[in-house]
Amino acid sequence: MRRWRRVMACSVLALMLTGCAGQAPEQAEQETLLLGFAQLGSESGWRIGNSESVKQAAERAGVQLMFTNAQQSQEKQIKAIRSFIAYQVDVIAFPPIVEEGWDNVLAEAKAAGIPVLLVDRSIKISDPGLYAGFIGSDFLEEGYKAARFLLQKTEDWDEVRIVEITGTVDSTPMVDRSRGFSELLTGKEKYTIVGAISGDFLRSKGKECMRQLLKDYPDANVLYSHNDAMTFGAIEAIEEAALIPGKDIVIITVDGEQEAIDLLIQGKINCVVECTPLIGDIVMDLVKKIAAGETIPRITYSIERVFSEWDDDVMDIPARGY
Ligand code: GZL
Repeated sequence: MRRWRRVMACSVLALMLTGCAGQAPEQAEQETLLLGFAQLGSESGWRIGNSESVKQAAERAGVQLMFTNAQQSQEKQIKAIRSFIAYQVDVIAFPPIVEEGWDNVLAEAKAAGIPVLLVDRSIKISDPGLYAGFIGSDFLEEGYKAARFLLQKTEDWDEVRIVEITGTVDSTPMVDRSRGFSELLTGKEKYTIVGAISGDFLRSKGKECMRQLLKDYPDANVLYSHNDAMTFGAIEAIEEAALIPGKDIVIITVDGEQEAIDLLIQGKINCVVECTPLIGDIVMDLVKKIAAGETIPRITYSIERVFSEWDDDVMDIPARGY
């Protein structure tokens, strides 16, 4: 394994420097798989839960983890990947903050013989051979799930005027949650997405966006929000406007954070489409397979459900863990 060569190189160098080159090199460190994980940020409870899941899973799996946080910057994520290449980690894994701009750095990883696993989000790239596979959610299906709830919820409504607060522009979850949602509403006359603004998956921006959307579209009666953090901010703005979340404005959100389930139970949210961040163990399993030279599935989707006001077990939903 790459790491073993790294340790041997260091051992031989140490022996040469200490002038006892005649002795057998110290026993190489136990071969431990070294994973470089370039996290994109800490923008939401989802992301924090994802980071914790990766760290705890690495410990359970006996994988040595180099973990960086790019604080929402693609440039910093690319820098982190370059540092992993320089350090000659065994595998690189990362959630690409946006879909484009990865060709060069992944070509450098390939040239260095370091395989790459995409986690959580995907990319658009000229050579799909630049990464081994993807593990995360089916965001298109999440959009479909949100639309299916809305179609059932509003089947006897005359007019459905939707405002949408989207995630980070050009990120896979933003693109596909929008696409899936609007695709199912296409051709259905009474449904209109009257306005959409990006809240960048941030709670503070979700509040700002909802204030603006309520000002621009005071007759909106549905909010579709791409993540819980933005929804929590939006609910503050809805209540500030003396409107009742979950009643005056039907709210559909994505992620499934504990706080969202609590608000579902209170009736302030109508539907929570689950998007689990707790994928650390699957990531480690795939990383080990890649390091062992095994082929992994091109796409591994998380198994996820929908929570809604119609569930009779909302009070029994186990603690969400994020
Ligand atoms: C989705 C993930 C998104 C979450 C947000 O898999 O990339 O990023 O929905 C998070 O909460 O910020």
